[in-house]
Amino acid sequence: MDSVYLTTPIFYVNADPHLGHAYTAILGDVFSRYHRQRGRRTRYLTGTDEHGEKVAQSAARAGITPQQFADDVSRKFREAWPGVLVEPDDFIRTTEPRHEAVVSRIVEQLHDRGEIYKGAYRGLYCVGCERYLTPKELKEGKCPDHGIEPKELVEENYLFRMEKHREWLRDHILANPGFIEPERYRNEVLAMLRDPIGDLSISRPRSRVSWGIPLPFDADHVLYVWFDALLNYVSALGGPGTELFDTYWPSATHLIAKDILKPHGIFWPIMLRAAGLPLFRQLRVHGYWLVDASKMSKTVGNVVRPHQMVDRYGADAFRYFLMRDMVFGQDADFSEVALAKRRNADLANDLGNLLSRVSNMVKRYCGGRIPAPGTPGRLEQNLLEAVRDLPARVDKLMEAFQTHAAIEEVLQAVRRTNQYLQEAAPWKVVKDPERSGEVGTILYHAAEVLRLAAVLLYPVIPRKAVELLAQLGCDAGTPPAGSTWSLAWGNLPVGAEIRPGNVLFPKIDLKALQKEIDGDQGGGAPPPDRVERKTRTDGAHDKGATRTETGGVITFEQFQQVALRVAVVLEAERIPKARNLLKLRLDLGDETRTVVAGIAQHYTPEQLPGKRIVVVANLKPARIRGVESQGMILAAEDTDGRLSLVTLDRDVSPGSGVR
Ligand code: ME8
Repeated sequence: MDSVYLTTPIFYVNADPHLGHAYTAILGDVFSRYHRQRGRRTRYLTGTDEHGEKVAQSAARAGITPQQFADDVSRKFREAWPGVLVEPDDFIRTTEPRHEAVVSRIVEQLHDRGEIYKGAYRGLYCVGCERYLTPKELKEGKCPDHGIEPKELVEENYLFRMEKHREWLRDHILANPGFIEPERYRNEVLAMLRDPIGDLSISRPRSRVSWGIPLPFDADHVLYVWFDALLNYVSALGGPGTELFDTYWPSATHLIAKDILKPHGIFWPIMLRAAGLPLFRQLRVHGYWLVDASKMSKTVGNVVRPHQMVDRYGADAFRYFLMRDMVFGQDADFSEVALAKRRNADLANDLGNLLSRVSNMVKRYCGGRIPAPGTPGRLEQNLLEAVRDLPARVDKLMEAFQTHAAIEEVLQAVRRTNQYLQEAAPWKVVKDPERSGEVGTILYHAAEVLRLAAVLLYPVIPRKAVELLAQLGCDAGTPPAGSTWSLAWGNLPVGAEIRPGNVLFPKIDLKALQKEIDGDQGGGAPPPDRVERKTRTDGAHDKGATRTETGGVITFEQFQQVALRVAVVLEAERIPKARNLLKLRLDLGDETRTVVAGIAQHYTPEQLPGKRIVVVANLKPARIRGVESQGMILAAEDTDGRLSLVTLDRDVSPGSGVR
């Protein structure tokens, strides 16, 4: 494959850029830099989705035209990206004439090919989703995402013949495992395709919705916003028949989150095939960033804004955290303390420390120039062995979208090199007249691992990687040009003058941060989302974000220090203004206790009384939203973020120990 075409969803202009948008945009940028660095022709697209009822309604509320509204918010997205070092090659807006022209052309073709027909459509329409929902998708009669009852609408609509394409799409997905990944999302799409999918209503009467692209064959209707939006991936290349399209379209990789799997996994391939166009190459689906185990929402007040994180921690560390702490495909929990800890542990301690050690010693022992390596000794050979196929391992993980693991590979090498320096002890060797010649060999090896680490981490931390290389005396230039960017061992230029500069990642004072966060809460207890912990108050595991000091292993004695006991839920109630917290009264046999648990999104208070659950009984009490929580309950978190309480399969007396 010599060309790569990466896309993000085009974001709706009815919300300002937040953590979730930033994640996908950064992910696309990381892969765009990665592929470019490997010498592939790469094109990276993002943009904004500007039509539809929701935008028209928001504009009306703001008292401006939909176009003005879209202009304002689209600009916010465009301007947000340089701040997080996201550099797309193109930014498409669905209100641009170049987009509208291609959309009209393709819709006309679909009509000519008999793929679109006029009919009456009756359905349950959710304005939040901008689409009709099937009864199966509803939760207690409401849209599961927006919590509102959809409106029943009957209208004259144009319909797209989707159902007749169901079989081949299923076959295609079955025959091409890489078409939709990770596998669980592929399976989800296959499950949706098991039963009839019906035809898709693709127009709205202009009398009801005027903010959209008119149908080329019937000006009384505008195109349904999803039909318009999906075509951005093609219109941004100039549409079929252009050189850009021919070059990039066959390698299209769409990056999306799980919320928009159906339009991308079903509508989009069918639209392409029906229009006689080749399918995209792959759909890569990531999970959701949660804050305090809940969806970000303005009403809850937990929306994370990328620019604030950049102001506090820098763009490189923010990107690093997002890429390192989300396992692709799974949900992840965001907390500022976890971000600060990650920055301190990996970037300040491991990477930053290695750089300052190496540059200090090169300055002191080698006159500030990169020394020539002599014959590698046993320690060097071990180090070389450990890093020999590092680039290949990183590439393999990146191809599998395992960014978190790819980063961890590099950091392991960095940690290994810090350990190597400890063992080789150049500060001792330099004092031994018979061995002082070995100092250059030691420092060269350590410095060369640093160069490789910077080259491999460049897609994730582009600015700091270049700074690191410059401090090592490398002429960074533009990747991948020049030997600086080579992934082969031994390209650090001997004799180059190092240029020690600023500390790459000054350490964050975690105590001060915690104090500041507590202060943000008006002096009260910090909400659980801001508290660093190995296990959440609800017991769900904080994925990837935590490491024990001993690399994940604890002793039996350590485990025994945790007092786990059976409790029976006596009563449960919501905590006002905390969407995901429940206050539980628990019977522990010889005492009753109050515990605050972040499970309100998963259990109603009515479901809990009588349940036998497991409590960490010797946890230090904490005040959460003004309530003293005297313990923590255990729950399992599924890959889609759903929590299930740990319960017992027999009637065990409350208070019993759990081992
Ligand atoms: O759906 N965690 O736009 P949108 C991770 N316009 N990613 C998240 C996220 C979260 N909490 N929240 C949002 C639309 N995202 C349509 C798309 S494409 C032809 C049309 C990211 O503004 C993620 O990429 O609602 C998700 O798929 C996208 O934003 C939804 O953006």
